[in-house]
Amino acid sequence: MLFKSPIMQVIKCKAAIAWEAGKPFSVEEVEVAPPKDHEVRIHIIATGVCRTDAHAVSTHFKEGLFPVILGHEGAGIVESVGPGVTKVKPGDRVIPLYIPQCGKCKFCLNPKTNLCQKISKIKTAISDQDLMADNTSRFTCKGKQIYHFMGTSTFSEYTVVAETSVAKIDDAAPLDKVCLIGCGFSTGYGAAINTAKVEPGSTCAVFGLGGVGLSAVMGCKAAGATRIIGIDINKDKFPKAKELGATECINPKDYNKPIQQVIAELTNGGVDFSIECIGNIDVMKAALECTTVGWGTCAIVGVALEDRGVPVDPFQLIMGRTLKATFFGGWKSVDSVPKLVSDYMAKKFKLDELVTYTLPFEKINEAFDLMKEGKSIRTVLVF
Ligand code: PAD
Ligand code: ZN
Ligand code: ZN
Repeated sequence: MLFKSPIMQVIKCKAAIAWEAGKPFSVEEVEVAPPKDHEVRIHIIATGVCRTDAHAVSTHFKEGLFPVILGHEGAGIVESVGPGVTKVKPGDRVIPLYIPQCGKCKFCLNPKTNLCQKISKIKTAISDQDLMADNTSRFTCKGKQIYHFMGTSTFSEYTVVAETSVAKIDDAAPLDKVCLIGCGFSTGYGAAINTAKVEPGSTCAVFGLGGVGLSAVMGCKAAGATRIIGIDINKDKFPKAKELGATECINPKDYNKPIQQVIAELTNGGVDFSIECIGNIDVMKAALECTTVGWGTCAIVGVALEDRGVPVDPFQLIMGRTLKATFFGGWKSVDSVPKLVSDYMAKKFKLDELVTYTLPFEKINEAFDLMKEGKSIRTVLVF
């Protein structure tokens, strides 16, 4: 029998376009081209708003390309697939992945890393994957080509991603919650478990209690830490941090000495593990210095926009401390995201508590305002 493959159409839908740095998003009608070879077109149902999206449109971020459709914390349903796609089919529920997993490159074959050769041209954590593999975009608006972002572009009702950048998840998963597994949750939780490798009975310090930091708190707790100190300059973040596992919370503004000194005094010389979830170079230095001599480990998660590096005194390292950093919490994306979704469904960790607002997609600028004003943990936008 002869099958005629369906002619795939351009889809017109709404998307939030960042036309230039430092300006609000503009919700517009865009055209989304059909997926090409080994590409997947996804109907995005829900997308979280992460601080990294705000960084990408900041006037301080030098690598930004415009106009662009941001968004990297989404979940949706496969609408159509391009030739050669075998891993997903229309109707599958999926999470787009900003770290691909091709399964074949030297990084994918090595259990020591979750990076993949497909993003090896990476310059900063957020400046890559702005076009598809054939160096063209699937998005246009008002006759102009629009850049992709992190290979995901979830601030569009329909998006196109590479087959290596998508994970099929449980059909029953609530997409307006598990979208957080696409970034914030997995990054913080994995930073504690995979990167810092927090140990049972240990003392931890988590700097920054946003969506990523609270997930790091949950990761420390899951790893068996007995003391988890949450640090934030916004005390409104403390009740939720305590609900999710922080045993105490401190505000650097309440002290007139460096926070690393305060923590060292509270912990008989320093914590076993610290995790920086802010993106502030000076806090990264403090996070390293608040760990104990001998074996303290500091894991950096935050993405810093400043041009300077972390001013590390080598003596801090000579004294037995380790400084590490993580991209997407160290998870190999295609393998791990479906498992994390199943773990959420099995109630092994909490996600709903991280969603402080659920808003219609059109209110995207409000979602960014809530984040910048420190009023939200995560806002999930729904189409
Ligand atoms: P967020 O803005 O929701 O949370 C940051 C928190 O830090 C807020 O609660 C602030 O009040 C607090 N804060 C700010 N400055 C200070 C300070 N000086 N001392 C103490 N607390 C402070 O951000 P988020 O949770 O979405 O993201 C956190 C960072 O992680 C951010 O830099 C983001 O770009 C980065 C990130 N990295 C990855 C990765 O793979 N490495 C993934 C996702 C996010
Ligand atoms: Zn993110
Ligand atoms: Zn690979």
